[in-house]
Amino acid sequence: MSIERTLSIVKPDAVAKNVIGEIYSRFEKGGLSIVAAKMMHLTQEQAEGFYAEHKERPFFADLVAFMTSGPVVVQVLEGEGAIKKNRDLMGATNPKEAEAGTIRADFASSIDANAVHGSDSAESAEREIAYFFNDNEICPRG
Ligand code: RTP
Ligand code: MG
Repeated sequence: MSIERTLSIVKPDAVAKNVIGEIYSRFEKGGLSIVAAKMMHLTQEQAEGFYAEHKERPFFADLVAFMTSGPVVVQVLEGEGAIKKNRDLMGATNPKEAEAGTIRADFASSIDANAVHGSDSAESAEREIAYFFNDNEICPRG
């Protein structure tokens, strides 16, 4: 396994529940380092562009409405096998199916309000990181 970067979002439900720190702690205890971070309130256009791969799906409008419903925290996570490691820490998309001890099992309320996003492949990670961050906003660990 090699050192990878992945794009993570703490979604509006988790920001509203005041669990940003607890979620960051899961990343750090799981062996991932936060190498870039920003809080922002996504516009409709930003959310639609970010989730463009889902634009034909029946849940697209609800997804965009939810992701623009309040502030999010967007971060780049770095570490050994970071893409899969982050997905493992997150748990299944539907919190009812998420394994005990995962972020979604512990903090998500529904399939829409599911606490976190994480890139699902190397290609997605590259696109998603560039969607939110310039190279000079990323501070790799030496
Ligand atoms: P994410 O992209 O947010 O990390 O989540 P994911 O990979 O686990 O799930 P994905 O298939 O990429 O779907 C993106 C988000 O859309 C919502 N969704 N709703 N109602 C539904 O059937 C449904 N399916 C997906 C979820 O909020 C999911 O996180
Ligand atoms: Mg996804």
